[in-house]
Amino acid sequence: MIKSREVDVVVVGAGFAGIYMLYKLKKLGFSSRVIERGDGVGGTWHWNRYPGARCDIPSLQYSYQFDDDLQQEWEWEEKYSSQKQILEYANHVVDRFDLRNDITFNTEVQSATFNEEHGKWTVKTSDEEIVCSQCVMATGCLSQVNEPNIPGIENFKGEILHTGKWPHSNVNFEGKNVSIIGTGSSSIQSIPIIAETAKNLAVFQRTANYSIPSNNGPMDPDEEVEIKSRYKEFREENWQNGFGIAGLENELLATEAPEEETKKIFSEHWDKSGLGFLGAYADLMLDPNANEIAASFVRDKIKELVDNPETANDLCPDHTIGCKRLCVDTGYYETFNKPNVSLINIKRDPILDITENSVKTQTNEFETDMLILATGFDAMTGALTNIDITGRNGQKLSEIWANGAKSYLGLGIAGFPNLFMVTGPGSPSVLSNMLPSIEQHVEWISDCLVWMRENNKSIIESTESAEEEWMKHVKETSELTLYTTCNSWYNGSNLDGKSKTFLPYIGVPPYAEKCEEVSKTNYQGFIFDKSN
Ligand code: N01
Repeated sequence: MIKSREVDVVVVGAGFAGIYMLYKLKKLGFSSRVIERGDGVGGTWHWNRYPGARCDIPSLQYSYQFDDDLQQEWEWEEKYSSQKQILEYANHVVDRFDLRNDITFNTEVQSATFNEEHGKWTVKTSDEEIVCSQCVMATGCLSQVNEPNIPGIENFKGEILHTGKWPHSNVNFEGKNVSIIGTGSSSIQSIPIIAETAKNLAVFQRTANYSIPSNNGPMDPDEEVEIKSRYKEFREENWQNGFGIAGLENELLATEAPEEETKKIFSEHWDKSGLGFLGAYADLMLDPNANEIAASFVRDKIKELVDNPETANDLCPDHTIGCKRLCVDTGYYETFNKPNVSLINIKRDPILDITENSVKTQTNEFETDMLILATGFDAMTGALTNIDITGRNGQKLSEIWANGAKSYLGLGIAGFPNLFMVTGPGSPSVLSNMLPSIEQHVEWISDCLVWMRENNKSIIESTESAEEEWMKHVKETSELTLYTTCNSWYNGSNLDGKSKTFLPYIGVPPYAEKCEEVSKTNYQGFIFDKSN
């Protein structure tokens, strides 16, 4: 029998966004329920358990700052944390603040429908209907996996795994012929580890990717003490950087530096910075000539690291460096020197068919016991459009967004009252440090709910004009950069049939300022208690 209940707020998702949202709602006295499809908390870090899964933002930055005791007491083991420790951290936070009992696990939200007469949402799962005043979609930017329809895949008799929903049990590669499709961050992190024990590893590459060594290692105790001694200031300084991440700011221009100088600076970054490589110069994502200096530095490195010149050439990307998310690895390129690893450039030698035990390309056949899809996500919108969300006048979100997602500030959507997104499309989200961005959104939403309670407002929605203007600004800002110059999941072009719209907003400081200005002006761009 379908149960029913009523709460103030339903939160969808128990990743870092849902966890903090729940914490705030409880503290502020709103009744709430979190619905989570997984059997545990952690979102991305719950699902992405593939070998080598690790964060590319330094641990002392990729963590909550809302509770000083928490940030002082938690000890990160490594400079860049493993999926395992990040998941332990998420669980620690949930138990520390007694949040687990407010989360319903193993439950997928099927639909959310706004009832205009009562001004409430009805959120349906397989066994429950929850009526609520507000819905917060904390569904994550990279949570709806892309499972491409490769000819013959249904005939494959071996194991098929997706990096984005990796089994919770131990996966053994020993003695197996493994084929992996895709060469994005997930694949680049997992390939060196899979290659250690697999009998053979065939890597099917559609687009070569730039990757920088993470230079990961144990947490430096002196650095930890130093940062913890001024954690608040450290966080504030980082928030002033364009991406909200330390080390990604520089005023020097690559195009104005002598060649020897750029080589030296890029070498230093190669040896220590990981993702911060793109922070070596200020013009790398603005000027194609500057970008090419960085790109050719990385291509030279690839040719140095990979013994077989044909493999090295195939591994060299030719697109703008950084316009697809820069990858960070541990021994990726070097892995192609192993005798059990082969690279198949499927632009030159396309996959024709998957049989019950092999992957067949135009010129070759690769015996396969285990097929790994490292094919990424329906990013930024997929988790939302896969829920049947209906707003005013029966409008479906999936239809409204069919020609590109629109939102006001990545927080609200016109025609969908009392529905908030955490790090939605149109906010810096994936082009920022996600944890502080999540905190900023959750705090903005919480402040808004308190303001509504204090001012006897029951319905909030963004206006169409505010949304139009904001999305125009998101587009114009992105076009000032080189981020729009290639196919990537940032602009939906990784998926056939998805509208090509660049969705993250570039620039944490102006974005945070805009959000503050909106709340200070009694929520300019939003309207309250609109009559039906
Ligand atoms: O996914 P991706 P991901 N046939 O979309 C290929 C974050 N993350 O899971 O480039 C053949 O990057 C596709 O090819 P192409 C991070 O933000 C972070 O690896 O579209 N190939 C591409 O090579 C990251 O960017 C970390 O031509 C197909 C690959 O599959 C994001 O998650 C670690 C195909 C997909 O790469 C997504 O990363 C992991 C097809 N039909 C992830 N369809 C950190 O380090 C797709 N591809 C923190």
